[in-house]
Parts: sequence; structure tokens; C-alpha cells
Amino acid sequence: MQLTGLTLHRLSIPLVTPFTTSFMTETEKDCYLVEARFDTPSGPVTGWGESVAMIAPLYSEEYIDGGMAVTRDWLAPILFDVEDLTAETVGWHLRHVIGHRMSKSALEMAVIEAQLKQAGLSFQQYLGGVVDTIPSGVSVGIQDTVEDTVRVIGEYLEEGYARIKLKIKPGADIEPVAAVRKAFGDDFLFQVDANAAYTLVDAAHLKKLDDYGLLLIEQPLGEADIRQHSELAKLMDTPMCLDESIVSAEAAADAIALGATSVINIKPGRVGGFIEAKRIHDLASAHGVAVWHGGMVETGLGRAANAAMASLPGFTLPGDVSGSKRFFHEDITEEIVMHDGVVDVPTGPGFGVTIDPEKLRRFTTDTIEITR
Ligand code: OSB
Ligand code: MG
Repeated sequence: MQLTGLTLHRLSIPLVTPFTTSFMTETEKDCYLVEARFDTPSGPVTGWGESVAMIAPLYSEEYIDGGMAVTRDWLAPILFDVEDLTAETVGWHLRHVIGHRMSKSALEMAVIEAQLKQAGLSFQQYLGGVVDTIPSGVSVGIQDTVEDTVRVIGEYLEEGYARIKLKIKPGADIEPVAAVRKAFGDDFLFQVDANAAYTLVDAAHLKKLDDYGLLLIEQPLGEADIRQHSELAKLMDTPMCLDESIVSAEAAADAIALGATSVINIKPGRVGGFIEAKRIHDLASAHGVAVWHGGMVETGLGRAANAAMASLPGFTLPGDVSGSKRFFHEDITEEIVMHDGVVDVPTGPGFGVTIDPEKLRRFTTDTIEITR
């Protein structure tokens, strides 16, 4: 395939309710989609990708405007020069550009989708997924009060979500967790995510979470603190799970070797793409390290791709692949539905979802055309 043109669509989609993490509150989902056009022996093909970069460089160093710029100025020119571009070689072609993994992942997605559409394969078939449905967990933002936390989690349990993940930060941690266990008992899967809000000095405080039978604690310390996470893991009984720190298969290998993570949150965007994410899945499985599929509040496009990835056999814990309704009144694709605690893995060619042109237009705030 020869890449002939790219359109970057910058979107802003209202959220059903504000989403608060230890580092920011979002009221809209801002992102950009990549629409890539290719010439192939059988004619022109289009593939779509989604960048998980956020509006501000607070989760990682990447952010939307930076991602659109590096795509236009550095990544696209490299791919335009490749005559026989394949999904499997995108990462290799882009290897000299340091970092910018979310931007690379969005481009890789678009190439994957075009290649799969041409072959008439679903993403699940391509990856080798083994289940038709995946257990669906929900990520619950930090609420204003402990009462709100209990009410909101009660609603998600009522809806049937298979697992609850609660965001925590200093000042909103032990109390809400204790209240949720008190209200709903010990008999449901419950975990917390700190998004790097603590330091090792907080170890004694974090250890109090051991009383609540949590499935895991996600990324209590900083992105660079792999060794410090291994220290904390020795002090706590709650299993340690890394998100932000796992930026590549190499980082995953280090974290596993150091005992910093007994569970890994896999997010393809964070690691440079689905192919690198599959490597991490394989590496973790070989080490007996559980993985689950994270989320970055993706649209239906990204969620559909995530659902296929999460159908691989190493994904032994419910992930953050919730239904479209959890974040959006209206999604830009057909709705991703959570029913009976699961999400169905799409079966159509490519990612198996279609972008609605009318909704795309309505939520678009900027468009960049990139030509060869
Ligand atoms: O840490 O997993 C995270 C959203 C934005 C940035 C970081 C994270 C999250 C989530 C959302 O937890 C999970 C989802 O997409 O449902
Ligand atoms: Mg996380």
C-alpha cells in the first residue's frame, strides 16, 4: 500500500458528566482522528485511527496539538516515502522519531484498518483473539463527596459492570474506598487508580488500602519510578499494577524483572501502537503477569479496537472497555454496548465500526489536510 493523503480531524465531544482524575477534570472528550488514504493494487482504501493524546500534557508528555504537529511535520513525511507500507512495519519506519507514541499509534491504527479492510479480516481475526465478548469494567472519576462516590458506584453496579475502578488522589483515597466496601460488601471486583499522585513517602498511608481487598492499585507513583514501585510492592499486600510507566515492551520487561508490577494495564496508544501492545501481552503472559485493557476515554473507534485486543487470551482481568453511554450521549460510531457485564468483540472487517459523517462534522473543531 502507498499512503497518498491524511486528514486529521480534531474533535470535541461533550461528556455525560465531568471526569476527574488526580491530574485534571475533563468536561469534553477532545482528541483527533486520522483518516488515511492509500493506493493499493485493488484501488483506493481508507483507514481510520484515533489518538489517545489528551488536551494537556498531564497524563504523559503528549498532547493533542503536539500530536497533530508531529504527525504533519515529521511522521507523515516518513510514511509518504514508503512504497509498500504495511501495518507491521509502521513502527519500524517511524523508529528514528523519539517518543510520540500516541501519534505513532494513531497512524498505525489507520494502516491496520486499511490493510484489514482490503483483506476482509476483522481486527480480532488479525490479532488472534479467542473470545466473542470481554468483561467490561468502568473507571469512576473522583467525586466531590464520599456520598457521591457511593451513589455513582452503586449506579454502575446496578447497570451490571463487571468491575469498578475508582480514581484516587491524596485526600480522596482511604475514606471513599472504605465507604464503597461498607455500602456494597466485599463480593465485587474493586480496584483504584492514583495516576501517579503519590510518592514513596506515602507508603504507610497507601498500605491502609490493604484492608479493603482491592484487586490492585494502579500507578501510585510517577512514570519514571519503576524501581520505587518495586519497593512499594514489597511493602503492600495489594497487587501493584503499572499504567503510565509501561511505555514500551522494554519498560514492561524492566518492571517485571524488578517486581514492580504483578499486573499490567495495556493501552496501545501509550506504547506506540497495537503491535507493541501485543508484544507486551505476550511478554507478560510468558512471565505469569496478568494484563487487562486500559482506556483513554476513546470514541467508538478506539473502543472497538480495544475490545478486539482485549479478546487475546492473556487478558484475564476485566478492563476499562465500558459502553459508549458511560462517557457520551452520542458517539461518532455505532454505540458500543455494555450488556450483562460484557462488551461484544466487533466482527466486521477492519475495526468493525463506521464513523457517522454527520456526527463527525458536528463534533469537529479543526481539520488538517496533509498531502504527499
Ligand atoms: O489512568 O486509566 C487511566 C482516562 C484518561 C487518562 C488516564 C486514564 C483514564 C481512565 C479512563 O481511567 C478509562 C476509560 O477509558 O474508560
Ligand atoms: Mg491508569
